[in-house]
Amino acid sequence: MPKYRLRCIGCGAEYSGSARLYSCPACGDLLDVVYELDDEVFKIPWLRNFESRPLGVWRYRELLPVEDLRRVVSMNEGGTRLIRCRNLERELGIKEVYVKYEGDNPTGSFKDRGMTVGVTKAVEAGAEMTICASTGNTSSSLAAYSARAGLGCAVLVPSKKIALGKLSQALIHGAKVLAVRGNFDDCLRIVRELSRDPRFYLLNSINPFRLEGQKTAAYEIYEQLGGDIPDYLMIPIGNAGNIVAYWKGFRDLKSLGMVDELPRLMGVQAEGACPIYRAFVEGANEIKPIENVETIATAIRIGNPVNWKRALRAVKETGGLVEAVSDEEILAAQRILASREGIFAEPAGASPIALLIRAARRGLIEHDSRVVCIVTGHGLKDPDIVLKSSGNLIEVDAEIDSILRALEMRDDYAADNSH
Ligand code: AN7
Repeated sequence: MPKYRLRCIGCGAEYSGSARLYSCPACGDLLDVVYELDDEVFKIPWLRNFESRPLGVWRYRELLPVEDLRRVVSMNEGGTRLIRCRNLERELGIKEVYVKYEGDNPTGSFKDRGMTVGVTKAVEAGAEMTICASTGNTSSSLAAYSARAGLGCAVLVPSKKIALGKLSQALIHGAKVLAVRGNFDDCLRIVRELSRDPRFYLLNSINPFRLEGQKTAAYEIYEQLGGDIPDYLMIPIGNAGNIVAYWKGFRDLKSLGMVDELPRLMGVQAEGACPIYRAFVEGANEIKPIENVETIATAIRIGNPVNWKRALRAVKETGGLVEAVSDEEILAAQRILASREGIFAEPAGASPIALLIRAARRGLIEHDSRVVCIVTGHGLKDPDIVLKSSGNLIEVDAEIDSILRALEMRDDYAADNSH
């Protein structure tokens, strides 16, 4: 199994891979997992031997920080579809558009990629109870993986601000769901404090192991594109862990000599919760947390994203950007993706499509580009938003006539029948 250690992203101090740390004891900054790579890495089938291991997180086990594969807590996460979107290509005048559909994961979001690794590490650490703050999907995923591992689980969510599907998942998997009168940032502050108590194992994205699982999506895209990378990667930013995970995954491909370049990372936030966007456009070196966040994309309703530093680096170093889109643009993008391509995304998951539409219209990307949009969560996570934003149902009598009238097709039908 791979040898790895923890390295601080701020001061560079290094710690043993088996240390149970969520931040650097020396300076307080976040930790990254670094490997001593050897020839084991080239046992990963990559493109040479596609069939021997299924596409998914554990295909890349030589690049994951796990000691004993027999203890892995898994539901075959990853291996999600990369879907070509020819209708969007035609409408937007962009040569290649793909959706990486993370709604295909076991609990319906990309979080499962991180939780299979993170909960495995919780088991290794002998934890009693897992804990997280969440805008929804992290809680669904942690609840499911903790149930499978036989661990207790407590999730803190902002009261009344989490989507129905996510809440029902956390409840049915048996987590203690605590609805905090406050926002996500309050919840995260509290669980960070609680995690000093060794009974709690913290699984927010400050846990360095979660992002290790999430980086595998970058490897999958490379394989699904036949050993190539996109020009642009459009991705939502909430707490900013996932964009960092993709950055890491693509950098690995480069350091293994498999690609020469990295995709430009194009982050998207909601206008009502966009501290990283603001820092990006102002050229600031730090973010200013936003107190009163609001957006229909509740998954990314976050004002003080913990991974901001690496997210800004990722965007700048790849020549990408950060944009903020309005709730109207997000809802329009959700509808366009569903009605043109048959793909149902929750609002945060549709935000990269909103960015794609904006980028195509404003000429931010070239016509001959290859773009991959990360649809991070399934549309069924948040059915309420569709019912609120769609037209009413049409109530009809149980007879042909009433139905044809509702369809505004009554006249033609009558004509056909007369022959
Ligand atoms: C669908 O569940 O933060 O930038 O607590 O659910 O890595 O935070 C969810 C985040 C994008 C943002 N899309 O990812 C949580 C949580 C969906 C999400 C994001 C989330 P990060």
